[in-house]
Amino acid sequence: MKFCIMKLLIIFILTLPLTAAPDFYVNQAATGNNDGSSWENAFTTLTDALSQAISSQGGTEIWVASGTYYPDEGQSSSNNDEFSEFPLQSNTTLLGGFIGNETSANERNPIIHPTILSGDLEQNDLDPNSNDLPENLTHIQGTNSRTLISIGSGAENIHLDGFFLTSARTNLALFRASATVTNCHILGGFKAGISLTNSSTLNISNSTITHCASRGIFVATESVFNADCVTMSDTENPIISSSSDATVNLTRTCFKRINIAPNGLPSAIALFSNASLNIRSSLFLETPDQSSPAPVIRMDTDKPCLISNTTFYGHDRTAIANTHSTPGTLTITNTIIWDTNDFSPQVSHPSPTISHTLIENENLPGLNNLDGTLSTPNQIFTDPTNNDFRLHPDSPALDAGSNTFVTEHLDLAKKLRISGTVDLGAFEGSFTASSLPSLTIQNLGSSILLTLSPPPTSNLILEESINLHAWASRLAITPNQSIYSIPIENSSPRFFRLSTP
Ligand SMILES: [Ca+2]
Ligand SMILES: [Ca+2]
Ligand SMILES: [Ca+2]
Ligand SMILES: [Ca+2]
Repeated sequence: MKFCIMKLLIIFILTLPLTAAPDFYVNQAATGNNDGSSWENAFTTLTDALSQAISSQGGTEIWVASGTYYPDEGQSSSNNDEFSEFPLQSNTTLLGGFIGNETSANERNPIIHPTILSGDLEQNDLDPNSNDLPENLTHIQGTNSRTLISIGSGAENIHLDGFFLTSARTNLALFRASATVTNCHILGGFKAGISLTNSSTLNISNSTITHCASRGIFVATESVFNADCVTMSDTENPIISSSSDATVNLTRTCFKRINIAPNGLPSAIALFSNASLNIRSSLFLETPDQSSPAPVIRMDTDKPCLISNTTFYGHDRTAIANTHSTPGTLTITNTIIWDTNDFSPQVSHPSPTISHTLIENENLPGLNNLDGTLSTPNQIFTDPTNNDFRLHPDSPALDAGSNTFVTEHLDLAKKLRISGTVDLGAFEGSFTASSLPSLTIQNLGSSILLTLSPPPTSNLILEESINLHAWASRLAITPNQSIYSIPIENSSPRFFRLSTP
C-alpha cells in the first residue's frame, strides 16, 4: 500500500505543469523597478537575474521574455569585454520564449517570441534581415564573446529551455558539469556550438545546431553527449571527439549539409581515443564535395559502435569507418545507405556485423541483408530530392528489419517505431507520393519561393519543420496554383514537404 501511494505521488508530481511562478522575471523592454519580481518589474538584463540566483537546493527559476540579451550588459558587467559570459550554477532553470505577460510556462512559444542570448558584444555583426541572428558565419564581425554560457566545475541540475544561443566563439561550455537543454537553437558558434570537457554530461533534445565552424559539438575527456530529436545542419564538424573515452548517444538525430568550409576533419561524426557511439532512427544527408573525402562517420576507437534504423543519403564517400588497430565491434542493422555515387566500400571495418540492411550497389551475404543492386532511389523513398525519406509504398525496406535491436518507441517523425515488423531506415511506414507534384524550393533570404510541377489538381497541404521531427501545416495549396512565396521569420533551418489534407 505504501508503495502504491508513493507511486501515485510520483505520477502526480510528474504530471504537474511547470512551476506556476518563477523566482525572477527578465524582460529587456520592462520599465518598472528592475528587481525581477514580476513581468512589470522585470530585470532588463539576464546577467542581473543570474547574479541573484542561488545554487542551493530548490535553486532558481528565471523566465526571460523575447528579445536579445548580451553577457556584457548589467550592473556588474564590463561593456564589450570578450570574457563576459552568462555563468550558470547548480539548480538553475532558465526558460525563454515569453511575450512578457504569461502566468504559466506552458503559454510561451520560443519560435514566435524568440529569446536570443548573443555573443555579439559590440552589436556590429552583419544582420541584413534584422533578426539579431547570423544567417552564416561571415555575418560575425569584430570581437564577440569567447564563451556565451559557461557551466563550471561540479554544477548540475541545470535546465535551459527555449533559447537561441548565438554568435560566441563557444555558445555553451560545460566543464565537469551536467545540464539539460531543450527547445534551443544553437547557431553561429565560430569555434564551437557546444563544448563538453572533463566528464561533463549534456542531455539535449528538440533542438537545432547550425552554422557552427570548426566543431558543432566537442565531446572530450570522458564526457557524455546524449541527443534526442536534434538537427545539425551547415556545421563544419557536427560532432567531434579527440580526447579519451567520450560517449555519444544519438536518437532521432538529423545531419544535413555536413560541411560549410572544407577544413578540419570533414566528417559528420569524428570520434577518436576510445569513444563509443550509439545511433538510432537517425538521418545523414549529403556532404558537399571534398577534395579528400573522409567517411561520414570516422572512428579510431576500440569501443563498440551500434547503428540501427538509420538512413544515409547523398554522400560520395564511405559511410562508416573505424581505423583503430584493434577496432571495437561495429553493428549495423535496419539501416539504409543510398545515393553513394558508387563509392565503395560503404563500411570499412575488418569484421562488421551487418544485418537487415540495404546498401546501394552492395549485395551483402546472409543475415537478412537486402540486395542493393536492384532498386532505384525513387522506389525506396517518397521524395529524396526534397529530403522526404519516408518510404515509398513499393519500397523493399518496408517490414524488412528486425525488432530485436529496437529500443526507441518512436521513429524520426515521432511516429510509432514498430508497425508490424520494423522498417529499415529512420522512418516507419510508407507514404503514397505518386499523386503529389514535385516541389522546388528556392531560398531568397527573407522569403522562400515554392514551385509545384505540374500544377496540383487537388487540395494539398504544405507542411513545414525546423527539425524534420515535428511537422506543422504551413500553407493550403489549391488546385492549379503552382507558385507560392512565404516569409521566413528566423534563421532556423527549415524543411518543407507536401501532404494530402
Ligand atoms: Ca560582433
Ligand atoms: Ca556591448
Ligand atoms: Ca540575421
Ligand atoms: Ca513496418
